[in-house]
Formats: sequence, structure tokens, C-alpha cells
Amino acid sequence: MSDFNPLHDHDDDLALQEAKPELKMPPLYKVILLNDDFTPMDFVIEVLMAFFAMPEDLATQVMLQIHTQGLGVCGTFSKDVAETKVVIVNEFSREHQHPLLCSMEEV
Ligand code: TYC
Repeated sequence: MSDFNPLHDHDDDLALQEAKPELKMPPLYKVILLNDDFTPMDFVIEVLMAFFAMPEDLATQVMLQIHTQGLGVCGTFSKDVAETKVVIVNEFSREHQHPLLCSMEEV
């Protein structure tokens, strides 16, 4: 066994630069609902409650904001979760013959 002792400096003063961790936060995505002239207001409120866990009063506010401003943010999620929300909301709207459009954009 050699006389290796981890408490002693064994690098002979060689300066080693610490590797900089190249870690970035993964991007987040806003899930958006778009206004249209045909989807009933109650259906949009139902979507916001069912798929975005909003209480009825908040869902009503967000629906009215979309109705007056043209679009609104339902929430911010990882890419996978946002993609899944967009697919299931658009499928749900088509199943009910409404043109409501859900999409996503990077934050
Ligand atoms: N503009 C629709 C109406 O007057 C309501 C609506 C709100 C539709 C929000 C879509 O994302 C939407 N019935």
C-alpha cells in the first residue's frame, strides 16, 4: 500500500480549472386558448376547469379575457405536459363539435 493520504495535496500545485456545469433550465411553454365566434362560453369555462384545474370564478375571468382580448394563457408547463394538454383539449373540443383552438408557445 502506498502512502496515499487524501488529506494531503497530491497535485504538485498543478492548477486545475473546475469544469463549469453546462446545465440550463428546460424551456417552459404557455398553453393558450384562442377566441372564436362559435364556441359557447360555458364550454370554455368547462375546459378551463377540467383540464387546467381552475375554480369556476377564475375560469370565468380567463374565458372573458380570451373573449375580449382574443387569446389567454391557461397555464405554463414543461414541453411534454403542454403538448399533451394541447392535444387533449383540441380532441375534447372536436368531440363536442366546437372550433375552440388550443396551442402553445415557448415562454
Ligand atoms: N367568443 C365566444 C362566444 O362569444 C366565447 C369564447 C371564449 C370562445 C373564449 C373561445 O377561447 C374562447 N361564444
